[in-house]
Amino acid sequence: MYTLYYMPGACSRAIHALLNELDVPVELVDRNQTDHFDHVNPMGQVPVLVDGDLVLREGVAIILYLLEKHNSAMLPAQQPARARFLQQLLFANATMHPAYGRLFFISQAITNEAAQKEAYEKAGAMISNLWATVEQHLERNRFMCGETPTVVDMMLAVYANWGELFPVDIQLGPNVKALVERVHAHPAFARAVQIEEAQQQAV
Ligand SMILES: N[C@@H](CCC(=O)N[C@@H](CS)C(=O)NCC(=O)O)C(=O)O
Repeated sequence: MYTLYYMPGACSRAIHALLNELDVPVELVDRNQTDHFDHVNPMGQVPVLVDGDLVLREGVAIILYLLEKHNSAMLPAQQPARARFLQQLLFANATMHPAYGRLFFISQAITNEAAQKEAYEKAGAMISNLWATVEQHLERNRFMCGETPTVVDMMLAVYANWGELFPVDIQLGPNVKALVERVHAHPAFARAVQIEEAQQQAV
């Protein structure tokens, strides 16, 4: 049984959905309800996956660990499909996620109203540009890595929700919106949302 430290709606949701997709049991622990989470991750961030003695943080490390351990076809064995999958995985985790991270930073660190507005506008424009490249990719592909959903699509669907948390205009094209809808309808992802929401209601 794995343990996943998560926060509702955070990037940990994609790992939760992946665990559902792999059909493995997981105990979910809400970081916000955890005393001394800094003992689990001194950086205070989710996701953290616990597998026996192994305490693993950093989303990509966790994803690759799970895909390899469960011999998942999501991680292609052959090149160049493997390199392409890793490129999309890193695009999501290391390019799109930090772009949204700027919005969280702006909301916490910039107090001057005019400066905050300008920073939101610039950060929003950068995020919209990233989604434009996704939009273009999806003109030729149903999902980010081909015809079936992978954890990359799940990550992007989680990030796409974050724009609503801020006074920022982020442009999502029709293909991106359709992808987000498809991911929300995908059983493993829908279950992750449902379980996280049920846990929050129980708090
Ligand atoms: N590089 C880390 C980033 C994780 C991250 O930014 N997690 C956010 C949630 S999406 C978090 O825990 N934020 C809470 C905080 O920083 O206090 C990863 O990929 O796992």
